Amino acid sequence: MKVVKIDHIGIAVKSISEALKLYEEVLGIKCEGIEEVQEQKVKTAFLPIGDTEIELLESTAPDGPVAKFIEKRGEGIHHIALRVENVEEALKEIKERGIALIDESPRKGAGGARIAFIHPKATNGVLLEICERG
Ligand code: CMX
Repeated sequence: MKVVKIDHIGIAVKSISEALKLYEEVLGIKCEGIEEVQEQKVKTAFLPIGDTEIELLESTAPDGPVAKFIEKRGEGIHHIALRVENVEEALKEIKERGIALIDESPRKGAGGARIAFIHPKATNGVLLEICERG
């Protein structure tokens, strides 16, 4: 597989509007859109920096993965997304190596990306997202 770059770093926050006070007003990083991903029970805000992005994640439901993450571990880095050229090919290779996947096939992520997660138990404790953009 070919990993092209770090597509984005996902940060779990209690409130996107509160977090934007730091990112936009203090750090001067402009938010280029907020999108809800209903299936994942999250609202995401994208803040491009150079050729990568920070993704702020706010839960939209108390039983969503981001709400559970914050409850257990507090706000903080939630995942790192690696951009690949072909997500199906990457998933096949990862699976063949016996590495635990959360998603066996790609699903739709924010911004029209095709994404899949590798389980943090198999990745030194860091939730890794594999992501392809058209
Ligand atoms: N990073 C690192 N470790 C994590 C983690 C994360 N983001 N989320 C959970 N864990 C750890 C927990 O701390 C726990 O570790 P211990 O067993 O050592 O305590 C273990 O994984 C199991 O966690 P859990 O609280 O029991 O949670 P679940 O098993 O119910 O779910 C996970 C964990 C990763 C499988 C689930 O959150 C998931 O499927 N995530 C993928 C989807 C997702 O995160 N969506 C939100 C972003 C969507 C987007 O960007 O579009």
